Amino acid sequence: MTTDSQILTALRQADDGSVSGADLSQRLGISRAAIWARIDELRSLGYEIEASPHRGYRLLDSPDLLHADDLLARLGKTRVIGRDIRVFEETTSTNDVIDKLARDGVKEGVVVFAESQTKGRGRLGRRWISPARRGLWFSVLLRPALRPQEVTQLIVAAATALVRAIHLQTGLKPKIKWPNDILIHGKKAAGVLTELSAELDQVKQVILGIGLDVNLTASEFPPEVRKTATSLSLETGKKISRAALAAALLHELDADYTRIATGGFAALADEWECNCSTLGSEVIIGQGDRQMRGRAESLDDDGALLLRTEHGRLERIIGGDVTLVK
Ligand code: BT5
Repeated sequence: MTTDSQILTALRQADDGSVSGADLSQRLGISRAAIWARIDELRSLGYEIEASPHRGYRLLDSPDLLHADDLLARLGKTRVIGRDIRVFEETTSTNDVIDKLARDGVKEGVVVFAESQTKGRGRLGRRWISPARRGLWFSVLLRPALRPQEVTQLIVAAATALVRAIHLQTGLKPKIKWPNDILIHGKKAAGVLTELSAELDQVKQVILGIGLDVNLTASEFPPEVRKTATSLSLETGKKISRAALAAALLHELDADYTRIATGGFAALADEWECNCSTLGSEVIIGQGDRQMRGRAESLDDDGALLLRTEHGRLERIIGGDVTLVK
């Protein structure tokens, strides 16, 4: 943990809210002057830290920005996801940054956030709107021991982690729309993009990209998505702490990734099914030029959707766009 992470952790964990300079200096093994210099730096980033001669330092407020050390401090120790966190002010797409890091041999679990993306993308090259400081736009590097056809498990894991983290932080009850959308009151608030490289029967790496609309106002969505998209602040009427939400989300993702790695996917699939608005519905699945109509029945062991077609056959679907038939 960096010095800033340790200072923020100590301030947040302090029993009566404050920690003395002497205490911090002893715990971190650096001088009181060095502590003061770090506090000053944190203040310049917008952290409101009170310093009183009697009580010491007290964290009054944190700014609405993503700061890697702060995210590490909030998250604490994880097994894989979030062991390394990097934040960029602006990128093309966080998936591209991860791809570059992966080629440099960075360990799995690294997370890259961007305050804004100039070329955020969805599936099939669609655009993903990512305005500055309004959402969580991030990607994770994974090297799971999965076969290519099992990668859908990761999308299932991302969706359940999103549902839990959003519920914990806001009280909202999001619904999952297969395969990769998170809806609130029927509107899309998050999407998941997985980019895979694999050998014939073994995945080499997966870049898991997540876009979550946190504090966007209605006018910040361009007209083409204004009717279909929403943000957590629009749904709650409150501004949401992106840093707290980011830490909660990484914590849940790490937990779900661990469940997959330890043979616990079936439980995850059950949780997914409970939170899914697609199952049990009449749907049309579009896959390029092809369309299939039927009833979405369940998920199989690899996370694929089982569709009972209008002709009575059971089809296994691993990707596509779902439209609910009214
Ligand atoms: C997705 O694609 O939903 C996956 C989105 C993944 C975005 C993350 S952000 C971090 C990482 N880096 C990236 O470059 N991407 C990932 P898809 O199912 O194809 O949905 C795309 C469609 O959603 C668009 O065609 C729009 O209709 C709509 N859309 C675009 N931006 C949106 C937003 N911010 N909120 C809600 N809907 C949006």
